[in-house]
Amino acid sequence: MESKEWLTTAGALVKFLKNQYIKRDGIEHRLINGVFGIFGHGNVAGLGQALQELGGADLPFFQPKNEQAMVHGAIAFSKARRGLGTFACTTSIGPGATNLVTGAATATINRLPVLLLPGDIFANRSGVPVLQQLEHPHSPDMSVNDCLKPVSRYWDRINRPEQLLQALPEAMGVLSRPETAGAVTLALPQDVQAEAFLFPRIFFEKRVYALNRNLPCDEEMNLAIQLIKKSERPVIIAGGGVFYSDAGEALREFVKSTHIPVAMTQAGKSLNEQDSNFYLGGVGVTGNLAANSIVRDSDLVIVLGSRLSDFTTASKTQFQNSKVKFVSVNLDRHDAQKHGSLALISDIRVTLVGLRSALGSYRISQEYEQRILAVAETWNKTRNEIIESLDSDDLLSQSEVIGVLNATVDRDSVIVHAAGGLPGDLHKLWRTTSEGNYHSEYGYSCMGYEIAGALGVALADPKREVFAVLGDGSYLMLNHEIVTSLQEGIKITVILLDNHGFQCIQNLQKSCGSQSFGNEFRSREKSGLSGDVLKIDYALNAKSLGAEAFTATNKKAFIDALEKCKNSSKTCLIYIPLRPRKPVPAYSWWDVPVSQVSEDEGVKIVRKKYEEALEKKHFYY
Ligand SMILES: Cc1ncc(C[n+]2csc(CCOP(=O)(O)OP(=O)(O)O)c2C)c(N)n1
Ligand SMILES: [Mg+2]
Repeated sequence: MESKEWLTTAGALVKFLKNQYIKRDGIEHRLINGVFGIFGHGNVAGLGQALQELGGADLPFFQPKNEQAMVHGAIAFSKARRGLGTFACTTSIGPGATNLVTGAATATINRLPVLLLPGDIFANRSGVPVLQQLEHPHSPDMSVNDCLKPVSRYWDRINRPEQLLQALPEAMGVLSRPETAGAVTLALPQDVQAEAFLFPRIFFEKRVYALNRNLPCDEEMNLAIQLIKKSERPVIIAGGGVFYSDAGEALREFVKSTHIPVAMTQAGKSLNEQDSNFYLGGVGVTGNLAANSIVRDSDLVIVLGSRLSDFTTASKTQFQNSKVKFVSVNLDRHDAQKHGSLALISDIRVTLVGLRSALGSYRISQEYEQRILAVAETWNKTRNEIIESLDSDDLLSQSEVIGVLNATVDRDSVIVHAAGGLPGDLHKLWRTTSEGNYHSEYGYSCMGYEIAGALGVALADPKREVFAVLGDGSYLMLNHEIVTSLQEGIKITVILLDNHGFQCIQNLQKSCGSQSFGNEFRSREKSGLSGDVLKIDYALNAKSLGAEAFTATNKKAFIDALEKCKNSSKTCLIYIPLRPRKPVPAYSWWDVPVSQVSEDEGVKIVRKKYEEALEKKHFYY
C-alpha cells in the first residue's frame, strides 16, 4: 500500500519546498533557499506554524519589514545566483498580500523567479466578510489576491489541500525555467492552510529540475552564420540572458576570435567589461557615445538574451542603418522574435560556442575594427573628463561619486541600483570589474529596490562586499531593510546621494519644456512646493535604525568613509550631499510624449523637436 502522511496544506507545502533543486552543468542548487515572511491572521496559524515545526535549517525564515521589499530581496538573491534559486515570500491576507504586487511585477519583468504565498480569504466562506476582506457582491470568489494575476507568470488558489499535488510541481516548473521565470503565486486561503490530507510520501521526495543547454536547429544556425559572414558591421547587444546563462567566458572567446564589438543593456552590464577592448559598455537611452554610435550604424545586430526594451532600442531609433538585420538568441520565443529577428531559441552559451567554431577564422574588417577602437578611445577620454574629481573641499557631483566609487571599491564588490538618475549615469560611466559587479534592476526601475536588493545579494554571496547606491527619493521610499540586515548580521553599505528630491524626473520635466513642478523636496508656500529645501538628517536616520553612518562632503571624506565602512562588520551608510552639476550628456533619444497643446512657449518648441524625433523611429516586422 502506498505510504502516506497526514499533513496540513501548510505542512505539506513546507515539506515539499525543502526538497526542490535546480541542476545545471551537473551542479545542483536549492530552488527555494528560505522563506521571507510577515505574519498576520492570514498566515500565522497555518503557514507560520508549519514553518516553525517543519521548516528547520533547510528552509530558514527571515523577517523583512515590508512585503514589497521581501520580493526585491528574493529576486536580487536570484539575480546574483543567475536565476538558479530564490526565496518564498509569505504574507497575511489583505494589505500584506497587496503589498506584494509591485515586487511581483519587478520579478516578472526581470524574468526572475520568486514564489509568493499570500494568505487568502476563507474557502469555506464561513463568517464572511473576514477582517481585511474586500467583498465583491457580484463575484464572491474574488479576493485582493486576484491583483497578483497580471503580474504573475503562474497563479493559483489552493482551495483544497490535495490541489497541491498538481499545483506545486507545475509552479516549480515555471519557477525553475529561465524562459518562464517570474512571480509564481499560490494564494492560500486561511482555513485551507490548516486543513489536513493524507499526502503520498513519494510527493515529498527530492525533485531536481534539470536545465539543459540546447542548440538552435541547424537551419537557423546556418542562416545566422551566413548573416554574420555577409555583414560589414556586426555588433552584439548583450542582455541579462548572457549573465544568467553563465555565458561570459563563451562571449569573451567569441569576441576574441571575431572582434565583433559588444554593447550592453543594463542587465547585460553584469558581464566583466575588462574582458575585451571590444566591449563598449552601455547601449541605448542611457548608453555611452561609443556603444551607441557603433550600434546606430550596424548592419547586423546580434541580440543575446535581451527583451529589447525601449531603453535599449532608444524607442526604436537606435538602429539607423537602413539595411539592418537582427539575429536573436533567447530561450524565450516571445523575446527572440522581436524586431523581426532571425530567432535562435537556444541557450546562449552553447550557441556562442557553436557559432564561433562554425565561423572558423572569420574576423571583422580592419577598417571596422579601427573605427570601433577609435570611437572607444574618444568615449574613454570624455568619460574621464566627466568623472574627474578634484581634491578640493567642494561637495561631490553624482558623476564624481561614481568615479571615486568605481576606483576605490574592490573589483569583486557588487553595486546595486535601480531608479533615479543613478542607473543612467552608472550605465554610461561605471566600468564593471567582475561578473555581477554591476547589479541593476532596470526592468521595472523600481524605487525602493536598492537596500532590500543589496540584502538579497549579500545573502546570495556572503563573500562579496555589497553596496546599495541610491538617491534620497528612493531611500525615503523604502529603507527599513537596513534593520533586517542588522538583525541578520548581514552587512551592506548604503551610499545615499542627496539632491533634495526626484531630480531625474525634474530634469525630464524641464527637457519636455515644463517648469519645475512637484519634484523637489521643498516646503509648501502659497505658490506651491517652492519654499526652502527640507532639512533631513539622513545619517541620523540610519543611525537611529542601528547602522553606522558617515557624511562625505568632499572627495577625501568619501574615500575615508569607504575605508571605514570596509573595516566595519556592520551595515553602514554614507550620506553624500551632492553638488548640482549639469547632467551627464545623453547619446540617444527616449520617447516621452510632449504636450500637443500648451500656451507655454517652451513646451511648444520642445513639441516641435519631439515631432521631428518621431520621424527617426524604425519598425521591424
Ligand atoms: C516605485 C516608483 N515610483 C515612482 C517612480 C518614478 N521615478 C523614477 S525616478 C524617480 C525619482 C527618484 O528620486 P531619487 O531616488 O532621489 O533619485 P534622483 O532622481 O534624485 O537621482 C521617480 C519618482 C519609480 N521609478 N518607482
Ligand atoms: Mg534625489
